[in-house]
Amino acid sequence: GKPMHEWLRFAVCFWHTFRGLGADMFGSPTLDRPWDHQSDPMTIAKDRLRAAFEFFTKLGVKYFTFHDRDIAPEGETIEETEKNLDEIVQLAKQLQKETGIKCLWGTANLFSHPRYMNGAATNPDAHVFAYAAAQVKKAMEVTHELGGENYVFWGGREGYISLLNTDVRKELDHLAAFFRMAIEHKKKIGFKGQLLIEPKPKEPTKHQYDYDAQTVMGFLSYYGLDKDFKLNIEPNHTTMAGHAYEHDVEMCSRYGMLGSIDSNTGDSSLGWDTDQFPMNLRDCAFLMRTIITQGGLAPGGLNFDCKVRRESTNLQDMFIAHIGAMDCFALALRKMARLFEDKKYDALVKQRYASYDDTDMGKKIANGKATFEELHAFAKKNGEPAKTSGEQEKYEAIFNRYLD
Ligand code: 3MF
Ligand code: MG
Ligand code: MG
Repeated sequence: GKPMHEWLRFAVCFWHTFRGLGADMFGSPTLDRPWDHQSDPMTIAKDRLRAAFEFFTKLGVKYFTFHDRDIAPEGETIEETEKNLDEIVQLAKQLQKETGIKCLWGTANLFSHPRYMNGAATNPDAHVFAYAAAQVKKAMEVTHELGGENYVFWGGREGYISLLNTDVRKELDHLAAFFRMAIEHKKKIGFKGQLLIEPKPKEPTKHQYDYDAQTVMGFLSYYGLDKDFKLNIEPNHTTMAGHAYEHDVEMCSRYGMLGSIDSNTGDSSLGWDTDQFPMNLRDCAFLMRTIITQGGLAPGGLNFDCKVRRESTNLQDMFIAHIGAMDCFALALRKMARLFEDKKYDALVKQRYASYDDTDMGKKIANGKATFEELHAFAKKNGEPAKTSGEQEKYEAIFNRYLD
């Protein structure tokens, strides 16, 4: 039914694509970017923004995502920082008007500056909490001004290094209070976008509170925030939590909580976030399968939170990387569309649960109407359940045929 571009709401991220210079833990930058050649930080920021919009246009991608600090330099004071941001936002609005490029989401960088070394909203110092709130307030307003369709929270420093100096309950209460204020502020400024939390188990913090999808969903329901937030899942973060690539995407989708995807590929054999462009058909197919099942991602999208490798010194590599990843998703969408059209696979899964859907006792259990006494009597009367066979292999083998 839906045209392809509505299933594949691609976005380019500002931070890797225009701020990434190939540095890593052991190596200094390797990439020379022409938009960084000026000396004045505001001139650089403007050149970079113009280059970014040229890139989005040439690539034909409709959306971009950004952190406040990616697009404008931080000043000496909050006033100066906000003035810088406002100036850049005016230019961004003009470029948006000229090109028709839209903002998928904005966010605040609450992890780079030294003031956040012990957390932002979970910092033991209320002064830091206030500073983080001031920053998010402005970032939400700026996202609203750019017509952002979502706003993301990634708590990179919201966690602990040692339990011996940490009151985890206090910090999580503070985090919930922070989110409540964000909801209030969203209403106050009339921002209609979706609020998203992005889980990640570790890096840079030893243990991050937003560990994985189920941890975040548990936190949101406990604090009564689950109606106001959805999740932005990054599959590379999922593998860091010890899960399969597609685990978190499926987990929150099935609870109506999948809002958007930071689509990259991790390497489950590595313990850290490699942010590689997704070029693996099987991985993309699993994501598309979930996205099709829930009827699409809008207002979220497929944001490429990915970086070209440090040896990608040629600017062309930025194009090749994004185009390769988009092709992979488009191919995955086609393959999975066939899987859904055939209905054979669906019918097989349905058959697996038929005893719940089609028998009196099964329906009673599913409706919460059965008791242990009744089930005890049922089990005694009917004896040993029938054996099942070839379960997992059967489904995997059939699924693989659709990837042909
Ligand atoms: C870190 C991330 C982050 C988030 C970003 C937006 C720097 O591993 O994935 O990117 O995506 O902060 O929420
Ligand atoms: Mg991310
Ligand atoms: Mg990441």
